Amino acid sequence: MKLYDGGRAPNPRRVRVFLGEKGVVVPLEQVDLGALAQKSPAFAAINPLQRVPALLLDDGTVITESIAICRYFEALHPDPPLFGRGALETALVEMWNRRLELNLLFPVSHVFRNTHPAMAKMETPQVPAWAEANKPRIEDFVGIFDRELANRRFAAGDEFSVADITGMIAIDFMKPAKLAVPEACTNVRRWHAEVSGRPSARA
Ligand SMILES: N[C@@H](CCC(=O)N[C@@H](CS)C(=O)NCC(=O)O)C(=O)O
Repeated sequence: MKLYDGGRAPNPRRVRVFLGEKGVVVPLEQVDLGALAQKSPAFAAINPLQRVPALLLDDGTVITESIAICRYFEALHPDPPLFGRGALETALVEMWNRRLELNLLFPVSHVFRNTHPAMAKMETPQVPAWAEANKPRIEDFVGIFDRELANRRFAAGDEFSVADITGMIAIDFMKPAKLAVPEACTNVRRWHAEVSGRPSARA
C-alpha cells in the first residue's frame, strides 16, 4: 500500500490528519505539485484526474477522493469512529463534512487557485472574477458556522469527526488564499484553536 501525497496541499493533508487520528501509518510518496508531477504520464496512469491524494493498494486498486480514502481506513480501523456512530450521528457527520467541503473548502480553494500566481499552471484559465464571487459566500458560511458552534464543541456534535478535519483544513487554507475569519466569529476561532491544537493537525 502507498499513499500518493502532496505536501502542503489541503486534500492530501485531510487524509494525513485522518490517519494521524487513527494512529495508522501508511508509506507516503510525494507528488511534487509545484513541478506538475501530477500531470506526468506515470502519475496520470495512477489517477487520470491528475490529482492527489491517491491510495494504491497492494492488488493495484487505486482509490482517489480524500473522503473515499478516509472511509476505506474507517472500515479497516473503526476506532476511534470519525464518521459518527449510529444513524443520526453518521448523518450529521456526513451533513457537516459536506457543508464544510461545499461551502468552505471548495470556495476557499477557488479563491486561492484563481488568484495565486503559483497556481497559474494548474488553474487554466485563472478567473479572478470567480475568486471574487466566492469571497462573500465564504464570509456568509463562516457566519452561519459560527452561530452553529455556539451550541456545541465540534462541527457535527460533541464528538470530534472527519467534518472537523475538513473544516480545520479549510480555515488553515484561508491564509494562503489571503482570507481571514472575522474577529467577531469567536466560536469558529475557539473551535479552530482546539481542533488545530490536536497532535494529528501537525500532519
Ligand atoms: N476531490 C478531490 C480533490 C483533489 C485535489 O484537488 N487535489 C489537489 C491538491 S489539494 C491537486 O491534486 N491539485 C493538482 C492540480 O490541480 O493540478 C479530493 O477530495 O481528494
